[in-house]
Amino acid sequence: MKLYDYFASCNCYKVRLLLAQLGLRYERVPVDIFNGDTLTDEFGRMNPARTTPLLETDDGRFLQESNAILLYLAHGTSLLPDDPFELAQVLRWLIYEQTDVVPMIGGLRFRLLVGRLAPSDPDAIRRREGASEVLDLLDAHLAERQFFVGDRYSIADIAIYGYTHRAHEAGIDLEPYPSVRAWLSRVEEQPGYIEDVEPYGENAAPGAGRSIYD
Ligand SMILES: N[C@@H](CCC(=O)N[C@@H](CS)C(=O)NCC(=O)O)C(=O)O
Repeated sequence: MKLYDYFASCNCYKVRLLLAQLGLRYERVPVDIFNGDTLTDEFGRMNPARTTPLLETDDGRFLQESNAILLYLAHGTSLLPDDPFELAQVLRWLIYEQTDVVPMIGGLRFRLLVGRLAPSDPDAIRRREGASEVLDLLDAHLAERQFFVGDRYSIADIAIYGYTHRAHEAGIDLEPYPSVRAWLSRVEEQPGYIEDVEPYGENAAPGAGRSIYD
């Protein structure tokens, strides 16, 4: 299978982390999202939303959306519970990650790192306040358990770990969130753990490249 991905994106890293932990072989196809690589007709046919990550299966099917890819790859493994209630809890956290963790922590990280927002901009303040609410919620949940669902490491942990472990790059101090910090360490102790997120390229700065953000 092939993974079309952008090296600095934690949405892409979540998939690389799962692939490493499952020991699955794949071909990595680098996509420079700020060089217009997702704006081509060819990419649009594979993913009309023009986003990475994108998985191509061995039989030529395309799967878009990072958390859908996690769900597909984890099927039948210990990283996805069989029990219907626990499975639904995993889905709950995959949804929450996209609706709250990504815009508040991931979106703030990206915009601050590449100079699309200054820390004092109203949108940065809004996202920072949102990130505090997210981290309060995560910390309260983790205060009573080792992992997000069923006290077992699952793709819910991988999804939320993706951007949360880089919160410092969004100017967020994790000191007030001891349960989150302890959980980050537990994730990092899991077999097959990797961390290979790279810095954004210079073309990620506003006006420096071509992407769906420009
Ligand atoms: N909900 C999507 C979000 C994906 C997304 O926004 N990907 C960004 C990188 S984190 C991207 O590829 N943007 C394409 C572009 O800027 O051209 C997912 O989880 O896969």
